[in-house]
Amino acid sequence: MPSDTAGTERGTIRCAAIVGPYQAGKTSLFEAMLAASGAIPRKGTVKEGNTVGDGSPEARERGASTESSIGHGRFLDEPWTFIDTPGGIEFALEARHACLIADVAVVVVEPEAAKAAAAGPMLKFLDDHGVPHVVLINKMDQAGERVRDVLAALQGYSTRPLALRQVPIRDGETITGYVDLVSERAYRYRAGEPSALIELPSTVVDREAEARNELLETLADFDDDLMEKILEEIDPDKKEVYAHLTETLRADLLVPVLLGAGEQDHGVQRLLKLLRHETADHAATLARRGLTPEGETLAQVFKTQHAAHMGKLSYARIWRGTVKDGDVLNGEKVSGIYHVLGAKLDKIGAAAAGDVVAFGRMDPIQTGDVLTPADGRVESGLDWPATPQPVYAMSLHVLERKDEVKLSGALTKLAEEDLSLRLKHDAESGELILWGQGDTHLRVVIDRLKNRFKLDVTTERPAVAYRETIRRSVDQHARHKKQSGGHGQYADIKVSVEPLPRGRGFEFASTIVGGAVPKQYIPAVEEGCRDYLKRGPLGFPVMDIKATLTDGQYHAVDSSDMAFKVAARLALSEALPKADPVLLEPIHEVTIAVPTESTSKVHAILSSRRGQILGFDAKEGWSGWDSVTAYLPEAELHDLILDLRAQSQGLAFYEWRFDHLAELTGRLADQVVERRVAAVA
Ligand SMILES: Nc1nc2c(ncn2[C@@H]2O[C@H](COP(=O)(O)OP(=O)(O)O)[C@@H](O)[C@H]2O)c(=O)[nH]1
Ligand SMILES: [Mg+2]
Repeated sequence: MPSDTAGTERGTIRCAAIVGPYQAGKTSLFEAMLAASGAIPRKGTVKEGNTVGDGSPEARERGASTESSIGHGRFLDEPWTFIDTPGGIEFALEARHACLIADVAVVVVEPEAAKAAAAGPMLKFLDDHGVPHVVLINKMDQAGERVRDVLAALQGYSTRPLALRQVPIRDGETITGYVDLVSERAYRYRAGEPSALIELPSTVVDREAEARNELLETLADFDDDLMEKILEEIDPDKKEVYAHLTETLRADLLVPVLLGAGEQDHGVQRLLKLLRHETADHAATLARRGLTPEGETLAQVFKTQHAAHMGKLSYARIWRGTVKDGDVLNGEKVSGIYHVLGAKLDKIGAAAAGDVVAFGRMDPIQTGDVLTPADGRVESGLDWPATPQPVYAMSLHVLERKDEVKLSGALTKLAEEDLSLRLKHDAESGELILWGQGDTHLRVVIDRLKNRFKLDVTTERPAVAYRETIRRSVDQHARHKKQSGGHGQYADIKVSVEPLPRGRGFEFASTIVGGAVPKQYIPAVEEGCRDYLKRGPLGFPVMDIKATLTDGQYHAVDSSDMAFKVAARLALSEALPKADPVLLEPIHEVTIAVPTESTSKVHAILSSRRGQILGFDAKEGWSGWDSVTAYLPEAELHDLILDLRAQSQGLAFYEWRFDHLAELTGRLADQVVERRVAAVA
């Protein structure tokens, strides 16, 4: 281990992503960090709606981030890029992308043990991907609980040890400052100013010594020399401790925990100093991710935006080399390179490794793409998070037909910006269906359609793809005969219909011998059957049925393909209502991940939704989580995610896939048919 705090080369641009649960204070902290690093002259507040982050109307209106925001600053003459990310679980992909291009993540959490679980998914993501991260226990200006309790609760969600770096100084109920456990210096918070050095208050001496020991012991687990010193009760040198802290953070072995209140600027300088001294640079980050810092120019796109008047912007971290305006990457010309501050773009001519910039008008480039000067795409080896499967859908409708093309174009752009959205044209219902991660997620898209594309849409619950079949065999005679002067129409057939097992679809056979129905008309009979089966007696496509043409008659002049087709339709339309028709509903297999304390609620939700539980177990690789597998009818799946989140502090999630069709009878079936009759009437 090096004996000094190996700082990074001056001028290298490092990047920190600000992540953590919804409402923990990330956007406010981002604002404070931008102010402290000279990016903005004065801070705005979330309440007043004038922060750099949350610049979009959708975020402002909600007082919560709906996309990430980027800002550049300099702290003690070192350049930084900060990325504020949305905390809402439905926007998690955006935050994950930022984490994977950052050198460090700052996980902002609430000072409440009961809310620790909300930080769990992000802590797990960072652990799984080996992203060095710092925890900031925020809102200390209003903290009522003991820091050690909050820390203990958070530790349950982290595989890396959390190491408290500060203890609070209290004056009655309020926290007025902190003691740094390495320097053993005490500071008093001052609003809007760096904290003031004060004498170590006698009230915290014991607590400080205890917490410092814990910190050293945690560190010693990674270093034998330090362990020996501690066992021999030799107080290690401050420099040495900082070096160990730097090493363990960069290697993502340990998670330092700081205290603060971003909105009040409390702890912001301390956080920035920690980042300055202990964060690796892009070269080390690249090496951590398995690529050498040497080699041809390499950049990775982590965000895509279709900006008004600007066209498409591809936000990228430059991992290697330099990119100049006009360079060709992946066969596309870079038309404009920009630094961004929230919504403000600043054109720059070139950008070097470490920087985070927006490239203009690289239309075919998508989020996640790795860019190089080579013509084709590269196999980069840079891992990228999987796009979560969408779990919530709405069908979208515009009032005027002429807006349909515009809607589909706008949604295509929005889906490029957010890969966790999916657009589907349902051929059967003719609906345009938008799939996403939850109700808020889709509402934000609808707001964007209005704010950015001037499109008003209405939403509906998407149609369930019901089917129907029969349960009884029926023999049917049908004759189509018309005499309307000149040529008449004549076809006479006998058809028997019978049910088939699930999954067989439609089968057709003919047992005609001796030309009762001439061969050339038989395909028309099959065609007439298929035509009828598009909508059966209950109003839905008919499946798993066999029709056999057994007999018939024809007329030498008046018979035709058309006449036999009409006769076949007639035969089936008379046969099927007598064949005991029954609805079939799609059943999906869902696999739900849920924190163990909410598992019983998930069971209750599933049974109230006609679910059939197939099994449950501890979730592999997720301590404190269960995995529940069940069959669930599609009709019950629609808003399942809303119910699951409401019963699990917003944490449960699931994957699903179509499994089979099952008969639906009784009152529910009657209601489906009634609604169908009303809809097609
Ligand atoms: N008491 C206190 N409130 C804060 C602090 N930082 C943010 N808040 C409040 O917490 C709410 C959420 O803040 P915001 O920055 O939007 O959180 P985000 O969702 O994590 O981005 C807002 O009402 C802020 O005023 C803080 O340091 N102390
Ligand atoms: Mg925010």
